[in-house]
Amino acid sequence: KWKGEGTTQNLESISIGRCYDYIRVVNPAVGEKNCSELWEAFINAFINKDPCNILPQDFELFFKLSLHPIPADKSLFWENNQLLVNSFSDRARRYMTLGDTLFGFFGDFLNWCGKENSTGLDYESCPTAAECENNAVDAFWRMASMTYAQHSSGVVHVLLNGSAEGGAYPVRGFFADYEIPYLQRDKISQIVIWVVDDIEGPNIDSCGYNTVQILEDRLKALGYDVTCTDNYEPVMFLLCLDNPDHSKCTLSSFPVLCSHRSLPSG
Ligand code: NMN
Repeated sequence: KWKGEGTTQNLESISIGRCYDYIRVVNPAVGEKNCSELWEAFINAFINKDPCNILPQDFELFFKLSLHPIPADKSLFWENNQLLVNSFSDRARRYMTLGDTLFGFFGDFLNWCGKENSTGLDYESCPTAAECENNAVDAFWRMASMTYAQHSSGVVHVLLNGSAEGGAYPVRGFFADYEIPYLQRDKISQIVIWVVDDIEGPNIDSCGYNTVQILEDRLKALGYDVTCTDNYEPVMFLLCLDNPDHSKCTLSSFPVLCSHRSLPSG
């Protein structure tokens, strides 16, 4: 019926299992959460409803129940580099992306939708964003992004892909539309932008150019202290793990490492 993929098989087991994994193993600091209650709040947002008429507010109870503090200075926003960001954040050990919060972890990489006049899930197909904007998956991630942005504090980070077609900062997207407007100015001391190109990719965007300039100007106009760094070395190290022989990955490409060679020995 719809053009998109259907609900992920075993969704209930996966989500409830992820919830326990998160509160028991990944991040026990969030304290006790009722994972079956979370599941109920989650599906009640969209079952037995028109799958094209689900709004972010329908997930309000789910987000209220799953909310936990996001440590200051640990927020990491991103566009066009989900897998890189996942390894960089290291499941909340280094940074806490939306996917590393309990609510993001619960739904990450899964798909879901209901059916009108039925309490079942639709495993055959789900509406794509093109078919209808107000589908259950997009409504969930809109609320997730707004909640995550509202609870971010201190130094917040953004990792963008300088090789992305159409620019590192999509001027329409989750970050632009559902995160930036919900950041709390008085809780945020600085916004750090990192623009990292793919190892083999073109250098389309950089700090001070094209869409990155648009982003810097937008954030400054909102009153934020903004810094921007191209090809931030710690992220380059990660990319170089998979491309050790590339010229961008030789020791001499990393001035920080090379500077030690000029120190007097002994
Ligand atoms: O999915 P895109 O449009 O690239 O959005 C990325 C941004 O929006 C990130 O800043 C992230 O916080 C948020 N987001 C994350 C997920 C996810 O973790 N699966 C999904 C949708 C939006």
